[in-house]
Amino acid sequence: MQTIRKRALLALSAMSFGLVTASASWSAEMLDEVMKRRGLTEKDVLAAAKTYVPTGKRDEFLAFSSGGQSGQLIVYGIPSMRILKYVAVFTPEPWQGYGFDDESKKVLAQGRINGKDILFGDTHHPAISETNGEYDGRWLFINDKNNPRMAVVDLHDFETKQIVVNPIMKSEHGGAFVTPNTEYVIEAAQYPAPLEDEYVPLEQFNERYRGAVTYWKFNREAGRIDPSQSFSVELPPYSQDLSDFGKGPSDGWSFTNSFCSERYVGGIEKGRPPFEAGCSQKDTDFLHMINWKKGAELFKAGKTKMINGHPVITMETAVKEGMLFLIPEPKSPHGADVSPDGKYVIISGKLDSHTYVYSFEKMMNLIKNKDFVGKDPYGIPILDLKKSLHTQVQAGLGPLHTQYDSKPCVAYTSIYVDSQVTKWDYCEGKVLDKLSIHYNIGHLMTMEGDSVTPKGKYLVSLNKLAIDRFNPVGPLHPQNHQLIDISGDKMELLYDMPLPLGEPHYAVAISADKLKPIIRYKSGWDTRTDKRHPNRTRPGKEKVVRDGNKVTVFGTTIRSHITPEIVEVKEGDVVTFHMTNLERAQDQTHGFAISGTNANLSLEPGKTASVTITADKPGVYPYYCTEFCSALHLEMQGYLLVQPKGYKEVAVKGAEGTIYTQTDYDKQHKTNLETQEVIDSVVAYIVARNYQDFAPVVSLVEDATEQLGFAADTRKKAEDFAAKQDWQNATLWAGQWWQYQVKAADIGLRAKTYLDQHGAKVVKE
Ligand code: K7E
Ligand code: CUA
Repeated sequence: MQTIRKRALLALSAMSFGLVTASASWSAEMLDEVMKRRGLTEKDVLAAAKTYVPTGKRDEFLAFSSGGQSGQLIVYGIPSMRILKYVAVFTPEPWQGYGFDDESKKVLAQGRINGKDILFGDTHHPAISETNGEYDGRWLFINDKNNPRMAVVDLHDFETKQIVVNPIMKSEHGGAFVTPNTEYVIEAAQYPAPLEDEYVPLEQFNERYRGAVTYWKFNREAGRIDPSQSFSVELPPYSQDLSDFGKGPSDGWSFTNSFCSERYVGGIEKGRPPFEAGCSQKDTDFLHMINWKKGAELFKAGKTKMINGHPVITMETAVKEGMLFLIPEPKSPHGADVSPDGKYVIISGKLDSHTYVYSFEKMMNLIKNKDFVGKDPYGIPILDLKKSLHTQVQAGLGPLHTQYDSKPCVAYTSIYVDSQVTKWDYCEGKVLDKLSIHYNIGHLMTMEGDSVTPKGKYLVSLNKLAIDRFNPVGPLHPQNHQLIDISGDKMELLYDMPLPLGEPHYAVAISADKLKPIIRYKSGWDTRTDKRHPNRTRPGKEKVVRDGNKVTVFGTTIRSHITPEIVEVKEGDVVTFHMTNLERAQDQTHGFAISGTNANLSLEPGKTASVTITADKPGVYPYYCTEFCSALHLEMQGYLLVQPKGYKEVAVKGAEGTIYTQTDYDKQHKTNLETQEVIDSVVAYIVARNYQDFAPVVSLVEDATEQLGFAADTRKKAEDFAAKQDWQNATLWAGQWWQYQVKAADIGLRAKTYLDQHGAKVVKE
């Protein structure tokens, strides 16, 4: 033990005096030798240079990708394509404690359907909150197609804060998309069903089955969707699909595609031709054009019908008030994408080789002049397709989604069947370039590509299948995101990234500098409600409270101990642990897990999280910290002891594992004094520099000062016991004193390194 301490001490002093320097020797192998050895072409090396982010450097953009059936969100950097985080949204995720601590269980419980916990989500379309049509990096919304739900993720801490269940839909697809100032988040239904939650025979499909769009009101101050201020518009039983909000001249309107406007119901087992035959008969489907601002007024005026306790503007009202129109669109369309200037909506039909550019101005003129070609069976006026079009372009087979470039009039459309990206000019209506991608592209994404000011530079192709692209890992393959350089006239393929977490449908990317995530919570924080936790605990105030058979533990974690360390309860007790992480240092997360239970917390600095278990089986249950947080991480442990019913305590004094003498104490005391010299030198180094100009260093210094305070307290205890010649307690407390010193030194060295790397100046000698 002493030798380890000696070595640690040597390491500390070496670091503090700059004796350890990085090896300066660099591989003598030349670039052309590496290229030869690895079989790389010049083009490969160029692509590598365009995507490589050297150690210590960061990415320019952050992408947020849907995690498909995982119900999660994937965050990765561009251009490096390095995965940074999975954000747990609709499904439990153990590492983040999501669905394991009581606080996040409440968030997941908001997403219950018919009282049932839903343990998966089919996420499709993430959307970042906008201010004046620009991504503002504050919030993110994502939908669940299977169980019609919408989630709110706070980009302050990348945690899911809210899930709302759509009150009238049975499935959805056309969300999440936001208005230019994030007043509303849209969610459009997918498969028609009765809006009332009841059985209706399929024979009544035309009369009773319905589609809809829901406008979820987002309250920016609260950071939550406000269901009481949200409303829906009833739509015909055409399977609604993707949506988008207007902007600029088209602000106030939303656009929603549909497929199967034939209203065909299959039934192959009854000898009827299947859905796919009956749903692709007509040459066109319907684009829905909805004046949501008018809808918001009608909602305020109470011109709604309550369905399942939710206000719905009926089709009849919507038609009468002139807020709902249909326009034919190419067969089986998928994306509806409004151009950055808000003048056009681009729509492609999967079963048509053209992309169609609709002119908002032309559509509004038709509406103004009541120039309709007819009405659908529900009385909704239909605009003429040709008269609505600005232009039409032969883009390729199976065009799906469109994203925009920073260059004016330039758009990119994914071509599913041809496995290509088509770059084209939507003002002039001409194709500019085509790039073959590996396989079956679905969505595609440019940087901030659906905002009013797309940033260009890169495009990601979200391919549906990876087939033979990567090392085989069994019949279930990863998905393939391909990074493409769009800065020049010609698109250049740069990189393939396998994504192994469900089928990611859509992704959004934002300039990294727009995100301002926090690095710690205010002390004792409930991260799911964003308030001080009512059951937080301050250092030194840890306690165990019993009320009948309810036992509440108010505990803390800090390097390297959990307080309390021993919790004794009785068989049948219900035990709640409220654990507060007292750390303020960056990335000092502790975990908390109890053997034989689902108790599993992730405690980021400042966070308070809770878990409740029933002590139903007498026994001994070790608990420990699950994050390797410090040199004494393994010692960050404790015991939950469950005494059997009727157990009588026997007063047996246990023997110590090891007996310490004055020699042990003196040795430890000497080590501690030497350690203090090292700490003093680090402190002198820091305070001689303008460390106060560096916020991260200021907080490190605060943290180290706190540890040194603990060190001083324990030093006093050790020396008091030594004065009484109680060498057992004196040695143990001296050991604890050293623990605090090591932690302080560790933090001090982090601060010193930071100052060295950020060019701090000497301010005093
Ligand atoms: Cu897979 Cu947007 Cu749901 Cu297209 S969606 S490809
Ligand atoms: Cu805390 Cu390991």
